[in-house]
Amino acid sequence: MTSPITSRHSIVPLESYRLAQYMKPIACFICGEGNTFDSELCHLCHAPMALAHQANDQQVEPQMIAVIGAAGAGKTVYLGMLTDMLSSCNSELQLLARGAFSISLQQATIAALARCDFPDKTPNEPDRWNWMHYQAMMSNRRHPLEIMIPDMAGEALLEEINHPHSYPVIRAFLSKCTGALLLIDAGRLENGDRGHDLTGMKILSYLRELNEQRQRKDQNYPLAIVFTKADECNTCFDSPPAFAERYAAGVWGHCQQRWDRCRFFAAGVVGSCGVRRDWNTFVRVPLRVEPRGVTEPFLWLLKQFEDRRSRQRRKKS
Ligand SMILES: Nc1nc2c(ncn2[C@@H]2O[C@H](COP(=O)(O)OP(=O)(O)OP(=O)(O)O)[C@@H](O)[C@H]2O)c(=O)[nH]1
Ligand SMILES: [Mg+2]
Ligand SMILES: [Zn+2]
Repeated sequence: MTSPITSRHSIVPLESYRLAQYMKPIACFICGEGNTFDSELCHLCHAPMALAHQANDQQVEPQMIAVIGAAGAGKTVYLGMLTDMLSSCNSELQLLARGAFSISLQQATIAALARCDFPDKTPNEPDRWNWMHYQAMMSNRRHPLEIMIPDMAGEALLEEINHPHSYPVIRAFLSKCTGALLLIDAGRLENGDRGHDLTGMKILSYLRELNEQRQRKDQNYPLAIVFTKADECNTCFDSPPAFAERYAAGVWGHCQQRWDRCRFFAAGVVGSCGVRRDWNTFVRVPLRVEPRGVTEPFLWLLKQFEDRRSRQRRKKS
């Protein structure tokens, strides 16, 4: 009801009906916390509330894909290139962004690569992360898939693993995700840096722990292990599983024993890198963009979702 307040000089409408909208909380899609209808970010986990509004409008449950890895593994560059390749080409799969915010990461990555630079490191604050919500249209399927992917900071992920509950959004997202891409720096592995294998194992153990707490039956969702920066390695593209067995024995063993649906991939976004001197520091810069193996892990993951959907449909009928 709009009841006007009259003053000596003017009439100001008192739109008290607007307050009623605040009575009904909107649940955050990621953590389930109640928020007011006009919140932009969830007050608890900082995920965009647009995800909840969009998901409420859709009939299909979105697939939540976790792209995880240590800081500097190449998540932002990989995701930016992947979404750019799949939104512009019109082949097997096309991604259509839901909401302008979904395009920010792609835009920042492509702009940086175009000026021979890499995008900035992802900040640790969740309210500054890019979230992507896409509709995936596959040429041989009638029903599109809804997909949500956040670009999380590697440092924040490890902080959450070392100190559980320090980043509620990471925990909430990984507890709900339906597929994951674990990115590991292949160049460092080949140079004998075992730290990346150990970090990979740590992340996988954390995922496993969260999976065991799930009530749903599909605890063992598909997992793609992607060796990034494979352009810097001699052997990675030849056989990613053989590379894993030789240079990432811990991750390899963990996947063999504990993950039913797991596959190894190699990817590289740039053809070669150079070094630029910025004052007293040396910064790596891409000399040319030459994506290789970028779409394969993602297409494999979507195929796993499709197969699961077909199995569920068959069971129902
Ligand atoms: N050679 C090569 N280097 C790459 C590639 N992708 C990323 N890099 C290098 O790796 C660095 C880190 O990449 P990011 O994508 O920012 O890494 P990230 O995993 O998002 O790191 P955080 O945001 O800290 O979690 C870049 O600045 C580049 O120097 C690639 O495909 N090839
Ligand atoms: Mg990043
Ligand atoms: Zn939330």
